[in-house]
Amino acid sequence: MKTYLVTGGAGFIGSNFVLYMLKKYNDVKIINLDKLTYAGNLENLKDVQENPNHIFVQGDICDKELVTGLFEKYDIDYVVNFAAESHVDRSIKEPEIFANTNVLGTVNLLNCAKNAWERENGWKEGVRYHQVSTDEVYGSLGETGYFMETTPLDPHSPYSSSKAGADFMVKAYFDTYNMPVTITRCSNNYGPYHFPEKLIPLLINNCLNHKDLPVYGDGLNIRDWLYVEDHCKAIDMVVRDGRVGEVYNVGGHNERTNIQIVKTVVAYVHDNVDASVTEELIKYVEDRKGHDRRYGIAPDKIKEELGWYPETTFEVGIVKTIQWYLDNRQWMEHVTSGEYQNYYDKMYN
Ligand code: NAD
Ligand code: TDX
Repeated sequence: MKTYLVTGGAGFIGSNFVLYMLKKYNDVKIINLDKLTYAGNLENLKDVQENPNHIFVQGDICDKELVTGLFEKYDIDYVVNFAAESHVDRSIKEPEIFANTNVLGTVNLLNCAKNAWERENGWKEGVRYHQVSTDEVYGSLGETGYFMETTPLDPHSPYSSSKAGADFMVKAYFDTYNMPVTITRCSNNYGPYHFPEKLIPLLINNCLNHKDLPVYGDGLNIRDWLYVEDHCKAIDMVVRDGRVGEVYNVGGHNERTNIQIVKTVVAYVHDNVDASVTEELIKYVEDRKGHDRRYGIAPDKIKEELGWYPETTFEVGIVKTIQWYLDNRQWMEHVTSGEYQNYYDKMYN
């Protein structure tokens, strides 16, 4: 039995990871620590509510006493840190909370893990701290080339800068204390349970509600899209078999301009759900400040070392995703009530 401390496991990728792991393995126990901010939702975890191998703890990764207590109570083998403030637009408005959770929270987790795992002449057998990072730490690409693990970090937004800060702290714990750590840097995820402030679920939600589809700037910024389950598979592989101290980029060679994404979603909803949804809903709005132009990942290292590859093409993944939102309209209604709706109205109306 391996025990994981998964943080942020009620958010988009974290909840997909918890569901993926508990479906795949019978000998895995997950302690799921999540603060339940606006982005965390226990509804995402309803399928594992009764599973004795899933223990949910509401709390903050910055809370030293709480995290220390978890290490004392459970014999934790792996930490997988998903917990973060994750939305670039919010980071432009409120950078402080990004520094607190993303940088200081990571340091607290590293420190508590170090206190629990360090031995007189090394480290407890088989332990690992894994940091879930992002390709945004590399900055922005021109028309050609890809982010490699060796690409120098050049983050621009408060969000990506806070994630880069966290990555440097993880690296420091390896370089200084020889702590067994790994980092994955992933491109844009999409799939079930994605909070509808992010582009793809926002488009689906707005199409279904006949609302404008806001496109920042000229709509030609490029993102490299990865189906969330492929990301979960990569993290599982890296935590178990990745080389200690290493970074692995995770991406699917699925680059699309934002306007291509918008048109794909509109066309699917038009053809399959509601013929009155058309490209007339598209509304070009003011560009994001410091908007990175292009992200693109070369996942050669994780392919060669661990045999990972993305199983879901964008064409298949986007249909699965839209269909999931159609089948789970209640989930969308729940998460778009309250605080998020006020935030959205303030941004666009
Ligand atoms: P999300 O915003 O959907 O979920 C974040 C979760 O963390 C929420 O459940 C929230 O309640 C929790 N959380 C926030 N602050 C916390 C705190 N102080 N203590 C405990 N829990 C806290 O984010 P996501 O999209 O699932 O991203 C997960 C991780 O993956 C993040 O670290 C993000 O930087 C990284 N990442 C995301 C993407 C993407 O496309 N979504 C791509 C690459 C990397
Ligand atoms: O309404 C919108 N209109 C629009 O044109 C929104 C919300 C976004 N956009 C653009 C901005 C980006 O170019 O779409 C692209 C994708 O935007 P987001 O969904 O906000 O994602 P991004 O900023 O690329 O960051 C995401 O991927 C990397 C995640 O939110 C990060 O947590 C992750 O690290």
